[in-house]
Amino acid sequence: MRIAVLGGDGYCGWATALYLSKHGHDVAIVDNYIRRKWDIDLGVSTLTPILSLRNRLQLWKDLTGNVIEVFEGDMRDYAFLSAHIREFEPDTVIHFAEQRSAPYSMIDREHATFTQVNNIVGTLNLLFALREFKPDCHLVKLGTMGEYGTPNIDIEEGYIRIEHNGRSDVLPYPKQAGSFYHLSKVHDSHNIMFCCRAWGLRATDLNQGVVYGTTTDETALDEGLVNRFDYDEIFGTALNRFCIEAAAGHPITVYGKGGQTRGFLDIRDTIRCVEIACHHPANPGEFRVFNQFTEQFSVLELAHMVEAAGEKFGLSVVIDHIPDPRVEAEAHYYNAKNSKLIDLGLQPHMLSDSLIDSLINIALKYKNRIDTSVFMPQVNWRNASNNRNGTVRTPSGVVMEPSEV
Ligand code: NAD
Ligand code: USQ
Repeated sequence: MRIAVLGGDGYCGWATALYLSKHGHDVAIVDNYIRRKWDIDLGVSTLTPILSLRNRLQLWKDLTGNVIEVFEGDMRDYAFLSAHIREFEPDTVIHFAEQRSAPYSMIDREHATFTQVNNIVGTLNLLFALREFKPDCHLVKLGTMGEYGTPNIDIEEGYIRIEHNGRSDVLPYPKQAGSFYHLSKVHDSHNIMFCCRAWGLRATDLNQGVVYGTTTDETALDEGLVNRFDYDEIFGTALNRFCIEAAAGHPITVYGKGGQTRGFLDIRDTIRCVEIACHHPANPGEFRVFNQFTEQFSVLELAHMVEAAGEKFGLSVVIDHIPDPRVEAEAHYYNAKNSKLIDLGLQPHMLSDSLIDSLINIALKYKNRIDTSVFMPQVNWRNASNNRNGTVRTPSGVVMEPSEV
């Protein structure tokens, strides 16, 4: 297949692009490197030193003979994006290219509006470009489990049958997102669903849980292909952060009681789920939703697993319950369905002690790059403006003028 990986310089996109390239697909990466600029703006960095995209791809070509094309540009720039679709003519577009941090979107008004413009306008531009130039292309869109929130009933995969006043219908599952970022994904889902209905586009929304891990078979080929491994309060996610905190001798930062339960998955399953979606496309006019996670854990359960692993390394790991900076339930019912990808052949990598050990090992390897000042959360959901000790600047590349969009 000809597969465009939008956001292919990022954490999930990089691993996916290499995997698909290795498995014989013609892959193109679209990215504007804006994530690298956000890191600089916020004074944070991936633990693992990553090369520029051009250098990474040259190395990939030297090692494997496989060429991955690059299209440098912004999803908000319709002329650029539509030209890419016209020129590359993808059979499948995998869309990772969004601002994906909940804390980033809660910094202040500028970061909230930037996140929603970047994500919603980028996705809308893509929908129009597909409609105009490649209406049979399958859109595989990364959504998030956080679209559903934490309802007191089971979470279905996208849709729920409702009985009301003696009548019944299958309707989109109710959305109760917990940040301006998660809300951007809800708005995306609505726009994509509408375009499938109105224009006959075909799309799969992958409502992904929290991803952990960093190494895949492809990134392990050479140090220069290493993936991102974020640990700061803005872009670091729970388990990855906990492993690096343990390696640094910093208390594990459990927010509040730690009963927050989420769906999680190994990055090796991210790439496999996306591949499965590509190989089993939605039908024309169909808007399909898969819940993309393999196991549920509470944050405190993960912290205890890392604590136990740390002991084996001789690390003295302390679990700290710090006041929850987010507005979220700290203890709640959670039971989300995730059978659709399994039915299509996913064989999950379950979270194992050895995986946690390997993450701690990577953290120890790069220990001299750990900046312990970025562990504690400084973005509080209850504040209208969080200045993170004066480090907050206007988002790079903020575009609010309709002519620029
Ligand atoms: P990331 O920040 O590492 O990568 C995103 C990439 O998209 C970056 O390289 C960035 O430069 C690019 N990008 C962003 N806006 C762009 C724009 N306007 N034009 C061009 N390129 C742009 O993020 P990630 O962790 O790889 O996440 C990828 C996708 O998966 C996101 O949509 C995210 O919401 C979703 N997701 C991630 C996780 C997770 O735990 N990482 C979990 C669930 C869902
Ligand atoms: N948490 C802690 N301590 C920490 C970090 C997080 O207790 O040091 C808690 C948070 O309060 C939250 C849970 O862990 O309850 C998950 O937080 P997270 O930062 O790991 O993940 P989240 O903000 O939800 O976002 C990540 C990705 C996002 C993706 C989402 C999937 O950054 O792109 O959409 O996971 S989901 O959570 O299913 O919505």
